[in-house]
Amino acid sequence: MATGIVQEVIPPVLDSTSDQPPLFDGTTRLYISLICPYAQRAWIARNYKGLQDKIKLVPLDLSNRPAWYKEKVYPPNKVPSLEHNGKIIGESLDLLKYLDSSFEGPSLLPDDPAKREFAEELLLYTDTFGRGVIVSLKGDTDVGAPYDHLETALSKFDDGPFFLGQFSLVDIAYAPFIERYHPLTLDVKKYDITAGRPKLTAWIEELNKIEAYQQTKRDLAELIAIQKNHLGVVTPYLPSFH
Ligand SMILES: N[C@@H](CCC(=O)N[C@@H](CS)C(=O)NCC(=O)O)C(=O)O
Repeated sequence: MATGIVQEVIPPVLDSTSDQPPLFDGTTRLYISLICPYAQRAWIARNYKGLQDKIKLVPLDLSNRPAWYKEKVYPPNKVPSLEHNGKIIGESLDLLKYLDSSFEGPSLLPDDPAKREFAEELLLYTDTFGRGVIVSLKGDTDVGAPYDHLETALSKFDDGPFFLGQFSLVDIAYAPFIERYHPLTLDVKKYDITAGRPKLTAWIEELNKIEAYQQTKRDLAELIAIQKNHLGVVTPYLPSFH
């Protein structure tokens, strides 16, 4: 029996020389960069909901961006953005909710109001978390503190290994960042974020079993090189935390 994962064939990456795909022709398009963690959030959600045939990926080369993207598609000129029903929607966390409520497929949020409230809290924390990690990597603040926060959060519900027990959009919001920060922190600070954090260790293990996420993982060495390169500066691939 075949058990291997069939990798989706990713369409060619579009750059400044590429023609613009027809806008608002009824096709739903997710504009991404293959190495952007924010875009990866929307990409995982699209996969998890089984929307591969309904939502077409449009990967862009951010370092040689097509002018039409800013001019005609999405003036903020960032990825991800989604072309759907005659409009363009951006901001990865908003997109997670939009994808969940506007399309079929497994729900990305449980019904339990207590879990939904906690989801909002954790989504709000994503920026603080990222800023804490970057500041600690660049300086002398406690490297472990942001991960202690996650370890505590992961202890709140015991009906599964994920933030809300079962897999949800909260896990998707954190996954691309932990994927990068785990090896980066090991490399830069010789600090293993999983040591002494059994919940976070189990979370990473279980996350890595989710095919929708596996499909979006790129070459880790490349991602780490990008991050190390840009640790000191504002970059398209790292949030501009100082
Ligand atoms: N807050 C945005 C951030 C998106 C973002 O910064 N994406 C980066 C790539 S990882 C980007 O498009 N940067 C291009 C630019 O800032 O010009 C979101 O969550 O979607």
